[in-house]
Amino acid sequence: MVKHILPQHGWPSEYVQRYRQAGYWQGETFGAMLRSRALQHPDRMAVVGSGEQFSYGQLDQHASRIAAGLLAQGFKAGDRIVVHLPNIPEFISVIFGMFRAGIIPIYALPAHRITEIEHFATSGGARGYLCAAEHGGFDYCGLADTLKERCPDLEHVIVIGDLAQRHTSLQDLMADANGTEPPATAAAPQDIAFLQISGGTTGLSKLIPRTHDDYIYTLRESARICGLDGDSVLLCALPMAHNFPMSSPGFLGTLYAGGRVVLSPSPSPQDCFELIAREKVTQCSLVPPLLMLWLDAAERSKPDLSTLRVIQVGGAKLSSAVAQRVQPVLGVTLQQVFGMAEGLVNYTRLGDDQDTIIETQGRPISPDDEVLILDDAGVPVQAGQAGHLLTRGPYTIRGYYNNPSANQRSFTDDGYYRTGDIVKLTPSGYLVVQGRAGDHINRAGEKISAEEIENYLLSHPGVFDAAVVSVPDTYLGERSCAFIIPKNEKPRAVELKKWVREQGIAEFKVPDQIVFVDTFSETAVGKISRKTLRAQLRAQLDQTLHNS
Ligand code: AMP
Ligand code: DBH
Repeated sequence: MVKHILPQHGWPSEYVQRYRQAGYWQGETFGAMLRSRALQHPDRMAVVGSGEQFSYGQLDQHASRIAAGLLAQGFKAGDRIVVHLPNIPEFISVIFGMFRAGIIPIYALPAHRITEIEHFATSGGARGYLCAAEHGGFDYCGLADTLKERCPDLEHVIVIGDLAQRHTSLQDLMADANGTEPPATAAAPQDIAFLQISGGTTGLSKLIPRTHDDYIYTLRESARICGLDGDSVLLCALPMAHNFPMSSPGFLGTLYAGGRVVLSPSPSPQDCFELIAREKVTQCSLVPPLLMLWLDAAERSKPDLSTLRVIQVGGAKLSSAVAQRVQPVLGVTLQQVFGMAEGLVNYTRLGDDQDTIIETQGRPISPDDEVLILDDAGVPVQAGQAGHLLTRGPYTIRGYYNNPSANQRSFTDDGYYRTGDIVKLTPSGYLVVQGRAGDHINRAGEKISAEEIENYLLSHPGVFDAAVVSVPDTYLGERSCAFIIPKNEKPRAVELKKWVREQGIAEFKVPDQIVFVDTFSETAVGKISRKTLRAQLRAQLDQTLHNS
């Protein structure tokens, strides 16, 4: 019997039935998951970070108090709150508190600034914003003040560590809880648990609705595929709001397995090597540029990494030359991960042969992940040829949150998600990523929409036209280059970068390079699409780099 059919953003009922029958969706919520671990092993350490540590029992209690405190403030199940936190233990207690109350976090990255946060708050219809007062020298309380002015519907701001007490503090909120526990039914397994942020090809990020059932399925399988158990210690070095360090297998996969999560304030080898030795870390996830830093640092300083077993690497393509160095230099098993916040996650398996581990980006988690590789005309490619990757399955969304026009572009009528990635399939069913069809720049794993940056540049009075493209970069994988046709007098490159930065956006989106040109293309007759233009400019740039 199908008890609950998901709302329109979710799966059609026949799939709901199929995924339940197959045992993928087991009807569990995050609130219940934490409670069950806390009952099994209340005193086991769950989280270490910022000089503090919390057991499973304490985490569970904090989550309940936060849930009750949020309800006492007037939030109700189904409300959204933008969560803007660095790698601190409160990240975990806050989101579990929200899960338990049925309140939906929208995950923002610490690097995001007012423009992105306002967009998340507005497009997600958020009633609240929750941040840490200060981090990395940035004043998030100040951002909160501006946000309140700009978003009248945003009623509550909650700040961790706000000494001036301009806003509600997490302490006050927990004190408000009065020992009341929210009802266990506040969130149902098929409900949206949280909204992730898409990498975004067109304009600002879209919101990705993930349900308790579908996400917990990925945690269960990721923990198994990555070899996590109650003795595992996972170091979270990347910003924990990212889908990768959250769930592949991530801190949530570790908590699922009953292991211990160690939070690093930064991903630098200095900070992380010390934590690995001190906390006896067994697993960690990295993007390729950081892996390269770690490899170089380990060769120089010979740190004690004797407890480390596995490193997951993903977010951007890992070159086989770098992949080759992982086992000899760090003494660990490399596990490649090719995933996306929209769903599909591929892993190389720990027992795979070296060639598969080094040359491929893994195979899907689920036997029911359906993968299509199509040519430009939408026809399946010949076996082994490269093409556009489309996918659907038990944890890949069927639509973005409240975004019919994006859904029209990004999903087929039969529910496949167009990933925008160009891949090949090996005879053994592993994927090899070839590149992107879409116009985003993958800068060290951070995705930047060309269109978004072009729009900021076009708003500058000295810019007639702008096109932003990716350029290969040995360290970052890709960096961004903005081609600019000036209006009259050529603005200075530094001034344009400053202009983009002042739009209140994440620093990683500021163009790395600016090239002034008189015209975009001598060959193009009439109006060409932005996409073609960017492809031409990229090709031109490749040629120049090649010849130099
Ligand atoms: P996002 O949409 O921000 O979740 O980013 C997901 C995208 O990151 C994928 O669609 C790929 O383009 C890219 N990506 C993730 N992992 C890998 C990987 N291992 N190799 C190449 N690209 C990757
Ligand atoms: O880049 C990503 O978004 C990503 C990479 C690896 C991801 O979402 C994931 C694994 O789950």
